[in-house]
Amino acid sequence: MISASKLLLALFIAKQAVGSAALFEDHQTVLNQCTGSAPEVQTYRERFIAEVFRPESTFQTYGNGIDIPSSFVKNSLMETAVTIVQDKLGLKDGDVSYTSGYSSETSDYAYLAQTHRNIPFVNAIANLVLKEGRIVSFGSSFVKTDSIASPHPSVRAEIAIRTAERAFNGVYNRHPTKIQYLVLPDSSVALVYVIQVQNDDIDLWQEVYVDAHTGEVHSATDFVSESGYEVVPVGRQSVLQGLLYQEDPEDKQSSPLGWHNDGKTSTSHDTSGNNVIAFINNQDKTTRESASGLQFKYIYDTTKDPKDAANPDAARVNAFYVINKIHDIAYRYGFTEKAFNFQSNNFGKGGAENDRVLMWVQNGNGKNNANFAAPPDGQSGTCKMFLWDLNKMPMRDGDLDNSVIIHEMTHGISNRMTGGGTGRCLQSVESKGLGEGWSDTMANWIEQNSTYTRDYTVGSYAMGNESGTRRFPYSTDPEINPLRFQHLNQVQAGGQHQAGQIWANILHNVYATLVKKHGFSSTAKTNPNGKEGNVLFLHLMLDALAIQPCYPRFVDARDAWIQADQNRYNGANKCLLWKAFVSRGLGMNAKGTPPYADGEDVPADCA
Ligand SMILES: *[C@@H]1O[C@H](CO)[C@@H](O)[C@H](O)[C@H]1NC(C)=O
Ligand SMILES: *[C@@H]1O[C@H](CO)[C@@H](O)[C@H](O)[C@H]1NC(C)=O
Ligand SMILES: [Ca+2]
Ligand SMILES: [Zn+2]
Repeated sequence: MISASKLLLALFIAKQAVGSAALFEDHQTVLNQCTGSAPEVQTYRERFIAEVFRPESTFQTYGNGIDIPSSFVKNSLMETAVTIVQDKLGLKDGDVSYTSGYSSETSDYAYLAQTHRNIPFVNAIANLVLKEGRIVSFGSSFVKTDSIASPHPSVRAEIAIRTAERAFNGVYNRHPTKIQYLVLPDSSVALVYVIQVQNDDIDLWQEVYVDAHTGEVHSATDFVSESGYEVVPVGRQSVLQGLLYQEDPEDKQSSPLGWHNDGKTSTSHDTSGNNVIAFINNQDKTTRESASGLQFKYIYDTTKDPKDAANPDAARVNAFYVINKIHDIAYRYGFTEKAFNFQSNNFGKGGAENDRVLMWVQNGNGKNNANFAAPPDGQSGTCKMFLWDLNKMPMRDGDLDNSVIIHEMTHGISNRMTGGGTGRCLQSVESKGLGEGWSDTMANWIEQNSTYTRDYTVGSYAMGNESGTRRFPYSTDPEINPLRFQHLNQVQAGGQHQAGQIWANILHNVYATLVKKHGFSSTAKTNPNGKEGNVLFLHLMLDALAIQPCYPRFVDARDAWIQADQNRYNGANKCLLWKAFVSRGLGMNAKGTPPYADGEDVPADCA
């Protein structure tokens, strides 16, 4: 059985570079390339409105598949699928229509709807999967009924829209209304207007079915779907710490329609959505839900090659999950539509859209690295994740190392937020180095989990070595990490990862100082309103990106932090920040251009 709400969602299946930064220098060569809460409004829904009726459905799987007569095989998946479904259900021509479909690595998927007088049904639908010309599964909720309403509406669309708006305390969002049939619990079939209403204040986005003859509201579909993913939860670094099934991990404040719906045409049942599409080789090769209800349960087997068994699926699911999580977290801290983020649909909130992240999992163009290309706002960021064969066999997949994914995604954030969304502003070695630093810092921030700031290594799983991909762990202890500002003098051309490690270690010290002073919030990933040090830190980091100039130097980036604190906290942390910068040589009198020199001074009022 598949739930009707998911059947309904199946109706909407749709398939769908430049500042560039690599992730890691190879170590001996050092990681381098990365080339509100809702007001209490009681809505009509809460009082009266039923969920969409789910007609009884059948679902059958056929193992190796069952043959179809050769005469059924047509030129297109559409025609073939319509012919098969007509035959299976004994329907007349015109009683079934093709909604959508596509071919993946393994199978062809078709989604169809019961139809009367060319009007498709909302909730009487079928899905068919073919593999090598054989039927491998078939599900249907088609109904037999004599009681079908006239296809000619007797209520005007404007009236129906007003009814829908009143019913949900929302506003019609101007998505074109449609006329469809809706099967009701008594098996009669109503003609309905399909109308989307929204209310941002209460996070509402409903598709409402208003009877086109009587004007009554029958039911509605909540576009916010539930979901679950078997992944390395953010907070853990890699698959070595174990997978966990995450239910509904999406943050509705950041992704109002969840992770699988762009609010335009599609609710996906695969690793694609409004913020990212995760695929291998081409965008058709996503991973489908493993069970209806947006459940993505594929277990990564570390004893097998990344390409074997369920591993490619597990990799796509983890990559999809992590990019979405970072989207949602960064959104809370200011990487929004207006701030040039990556989304297909910006929901009218500003910025350029149609630029969700293209997450190319297990990319074969490279090894032992990853990269993220960040073109201007309005064009998709593209992340390529490679396999790693440095110290361990079987090979390791960066897609199971969250620190690598987070590092990459953060290149997207820093490239977009610096200089106004052009993707052009982190190009000098020094500013690229800062970029590497923010990227490691975000991965670090995500994994810190208490008031005790732990030393941090990045990419340990991918690298196959606990020491990870950087020369030293990030640490407040100069014995463990001796890097200071003046070490920029030792960075050679192309050495942005070396420069990045200097900046990331400075920021690690800033972080530790803020957390020591203000404590640690364990809800910082979803609540940006706390007063704790880790919350402050991420606010200041993202604010500073937007403040600093194009091609920032280290001293500019530092000044942007001080200004960010002035802007957001009235300078409450000014002296604390200066002292943290000074601890690694980036005081007021540091010499910010080559030859670089440490500085120990703080402003007079901080001395
Ligand atoms: C924090 O993370 C470390 C490393 O993963 C883990 O050992 C520790 O138990 C975690 N602490 C808390 C409070 O979750
Ligand atoms: C891990 O990397 C460190 C630093 O490069 C090196 O000293 C150590 O030998 C490596 N360990 C293993 C097990 O390869
Ligand atoms: Ca955008
Ligand atoms: Zn990088």
